Amino acid sequence: NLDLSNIQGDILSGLPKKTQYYLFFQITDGTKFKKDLTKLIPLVKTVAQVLKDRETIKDHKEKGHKGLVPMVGVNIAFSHSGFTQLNENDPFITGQKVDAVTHLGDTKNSSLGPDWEPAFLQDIHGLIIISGEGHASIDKKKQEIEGIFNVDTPQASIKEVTTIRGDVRPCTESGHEHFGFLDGISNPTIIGFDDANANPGPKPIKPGFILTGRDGDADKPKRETAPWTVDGSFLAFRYLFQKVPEFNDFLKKNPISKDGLSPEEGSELLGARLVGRWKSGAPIDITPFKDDPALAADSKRNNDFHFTGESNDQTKCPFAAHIRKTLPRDDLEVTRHTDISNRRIIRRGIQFGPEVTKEEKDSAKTMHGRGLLFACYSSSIANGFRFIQESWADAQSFPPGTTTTPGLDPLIGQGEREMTGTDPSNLTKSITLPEFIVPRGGEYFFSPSLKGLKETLAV
Ligand code: N7H
Repeated sequence: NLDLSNIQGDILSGLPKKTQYYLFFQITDGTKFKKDLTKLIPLVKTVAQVLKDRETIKDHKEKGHKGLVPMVGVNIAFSHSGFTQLNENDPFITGQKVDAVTHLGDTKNSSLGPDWEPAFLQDIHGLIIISGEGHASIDKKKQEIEGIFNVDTPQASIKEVTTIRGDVRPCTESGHEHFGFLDGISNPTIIGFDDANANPGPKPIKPGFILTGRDGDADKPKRETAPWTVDGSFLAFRYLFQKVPEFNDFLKKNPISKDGLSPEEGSELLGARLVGRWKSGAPIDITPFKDDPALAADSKRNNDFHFTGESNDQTKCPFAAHIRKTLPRDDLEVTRHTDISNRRIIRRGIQFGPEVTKEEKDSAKTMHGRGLLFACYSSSIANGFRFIQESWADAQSFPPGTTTTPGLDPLIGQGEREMTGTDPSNLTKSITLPEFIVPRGGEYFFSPSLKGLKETLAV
């Protein structure tokens, strides 16, 4: 019995998107902002509305109509310093700038902070996500929003710090991130919201691991003392640049040699073993040495694996493969009898930047910035996103109890970048990994309920 019209749409259902603006802002006049916010609230799309949108899209396709349904969705979230501006006791830990070097492993810049884009070294008070089917739609909505807050006029209540546009990749790469792997296959199944039979896999979780103040949220009693914080979710945003030509060059130069595999296939296999899935999305725990696009496309099977029976074996999937590091499934739940519901995150996010050019491909050097606007939701940053990055991805000995040290997550791991298990015929061999993903910014936000927005944050 979740109140779907009280929850912002991106959290449980994901705003429908082909393109999105992530508009980061500072509040320049708190009193006026609270008034202006009342005019933004009618634009904020809830989970209930997104579900309707999805029905419309489905109907449109079923009727054989061509083209995309015009559709825009807005969500808003506030950072720790944003709540300070609004004089509101916020439900926060700290801002990400503090965490980046101490917890997330980001490189330190000489002047104390992380080595980030200048925009993210400024104070960011909030984030408005504008999501739509095309650039014209989101441009128009952005202008409308700038009008509401009188941006760039003497009456302005906010100042834009930076706006980044994300775009789903074109044609057959749609849904694939820039390295080429299908993304968005595995997200937690929420009890009382998702159909557990739709995408079988890791055990369903209580809504409170994602939504604040609901069953499962460790801080439920605290939220109940400030009811406006119920039905929200924490949003961890990371501005992650991907070195795609360098990644491809690494795969090309280090093919896995195995009977019957061509060098190209050996390179494909190495990529699959770094991620834990083939580019198609098929999990290597089920199909370790050969891609299986039919399996990848079958939502009844593509997430139904557990790394079972191989808690001390990485023949099928390296311990450090990105999806095993970030969701170790039975490595913890069965082998270590540890419930990991509190580590689950719902991943949203979108790609940014252009496709790789011929010049970049030929030189194996990135010349244009591209990557992932990573965004994930959960009821705790410390238990969710931060824990996964710090205690799993960046920890050489995670998962525990293995005979061979797993090493780092080859994609997002920060530190001594080595891992074992890439070569199925020599599983203890360690390889050194160049840096493929560079964090250049980020912030933590809280995405409040509609009630919280209407009754507490706006006036
Ligand atoms: Fe990852 N990638 O393309 O390789 N991720 N990730 N991620 N990630 C996943 O199963 C990727 C990042 C998680 O439930 C897939 O849906 C890239 C961060 C989690 O089995 C692919 C970047 C964090 C999962 C990628 C990036 C995570 C997951 C497989 C950065 C958290 C689900 C698709 C540029 C700290 C695991 C799928 C599960 C899956 C990629 C970042 C976490 C292909 C390119 C920062 C929890």
